[in-house]
Amino acid sequence: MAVEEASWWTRAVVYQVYPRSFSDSDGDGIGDLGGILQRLDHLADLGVDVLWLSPIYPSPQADNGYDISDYRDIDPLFGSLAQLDELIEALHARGMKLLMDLVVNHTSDAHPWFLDARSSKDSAKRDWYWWRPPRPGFAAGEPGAEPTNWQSFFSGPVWELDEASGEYYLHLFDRRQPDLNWENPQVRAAVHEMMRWWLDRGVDGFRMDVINMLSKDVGPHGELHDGPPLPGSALGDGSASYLCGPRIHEFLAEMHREVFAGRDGTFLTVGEMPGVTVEQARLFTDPARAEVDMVFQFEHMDLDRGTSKWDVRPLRMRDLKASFGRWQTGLADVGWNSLYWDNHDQPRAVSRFGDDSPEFRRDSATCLATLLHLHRGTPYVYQGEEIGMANFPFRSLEEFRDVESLNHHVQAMSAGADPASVLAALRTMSRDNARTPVQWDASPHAGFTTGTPWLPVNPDHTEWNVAAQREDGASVLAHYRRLIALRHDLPVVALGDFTMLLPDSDEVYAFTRSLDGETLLVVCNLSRTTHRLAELLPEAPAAELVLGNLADDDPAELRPWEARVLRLA
Ligand code: TEU
Repeated sequence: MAVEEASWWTRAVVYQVYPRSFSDSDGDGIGDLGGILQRLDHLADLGVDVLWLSPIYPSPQADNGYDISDYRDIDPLFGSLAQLDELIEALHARGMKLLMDLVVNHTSDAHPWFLDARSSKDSAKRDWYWWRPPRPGFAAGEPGAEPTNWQSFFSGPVWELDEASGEYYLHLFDRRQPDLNWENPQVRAAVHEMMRWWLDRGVDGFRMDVINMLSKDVGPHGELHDGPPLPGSALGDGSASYLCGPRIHEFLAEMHREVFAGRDGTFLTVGEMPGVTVEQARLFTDPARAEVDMVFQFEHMDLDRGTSKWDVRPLRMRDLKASFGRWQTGLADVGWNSLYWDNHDQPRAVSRFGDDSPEFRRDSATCLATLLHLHRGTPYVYQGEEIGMANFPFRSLEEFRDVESLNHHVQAMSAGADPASVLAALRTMSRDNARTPVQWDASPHAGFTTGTPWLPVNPDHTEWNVAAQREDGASVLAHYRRLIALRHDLPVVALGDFTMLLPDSDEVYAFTRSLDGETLLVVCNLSRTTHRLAELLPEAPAAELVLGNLADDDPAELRPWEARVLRLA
């Protein structure tokens, strides 16, 4: 791809804000738009190009806003439309763009569309959702009467019985998140209209929640099919019926046509796609097909999982290289990668993939950052990642708030699991690890709120906070700033070809990036062992250092969690 022809987002870095936990301006303990407006200097100082805002629409907050009850307003918890307009203006004045979260696989069960649909079998909106009678031969409510055996992402069956009509409705996530029926053209038109309304307001694009789940594999008479049984469960895996379903490309191409085609401006669309394959991602992100600009894939997030996300296994370095390498190669000539370690659904990367011991926390956070930001694709920084925020030291069940964690706990207990192991898995994998308030300073609530934070502040904030790192050139924050600047400055970082090196090393991750005669060699030691660099990569010791994460390098040695970006030619 020629440098001049490349899209603006190939050089961009996106920053994700989870508003509830970012910064609270009114003292109610919940972050809000006023808080974001007050912290824009932090984003400008970091140098990011795009702000992606997790949902701030009116919502009962069953899934912290991923259950929307009004697509065209702001929840008073977070502020007002006037403040959103102010945010758009303030970002644009600083040369930054705003991505809204688009959650249209499902609505809240409190959305007027669903209330209408639920009110009667004859409702004009009934078919906007998925309603089905009990399985033949079963009475409504009887165990096994669910229309299919699919297990929900948030534990239990995907079907909830509506007592009044005796029919079930589908929810791939929580029962308070009913799935919209995208087979119905009225649903699609209503979503397109809503998206145009946001673009008219000035937003620059969308991050599209579980967008590869819109199309369900439904037969000509509305048949949905059971999935293969899950081990040790009465439920099955329905994913073959809803991941990248038969009409998904048609729906996304139509959305692009209806919403973006012919519109002036520079937009960005990112499809969040659990379970997407490289082959599918090539189709989704092929510019010639005009569907989405890039996708979030989950392969690297599944490498440390056994039978479920709660069954945690050690990550094997070879698996990580094989996975990242496959995605880099698979989207080298067509399409584009999103790059991330952290987001609001994952435990903190420095605790999960790095080493959050006092000795290695800073070094492993900067090492992981270097590895990711030097890949080809658009990097995403999740709030707090830029200061090395770590998992929370949860002690008891009462400390968790997340619906996924709480549903899992209920389900595991009723299945007779050992309470201590369930708690241990929650502590390691719960999404709440990512959702503790951003640590702005060392004051009692970390400068996040003057009230009581909705989720406790991590006690380590006295040491790990933005204020402590802002002026420190050796901090994690300063390193992120340098990595972001490097992508802006060097076309080879944005667009260079990727080649994986040392695929079999269990501790050293190395690769090259090349463009127009320039080659960077990136070497990252993901371990506590010192390695002889000269033996691993003989050309490395003599190469020019572009960026490193440790001071006073001995060119021949790669120290624990050391990362170096070197120029070979
Ligand atoms: O997440 C989709 C998804 O499948 C996973 O990331 C999931 O949340 C789960 O935690 C994996 O164990 C998106 C949103 O990012 C998430 O916050 C929402 O809860 C979910 O969709 C439903 O809207």
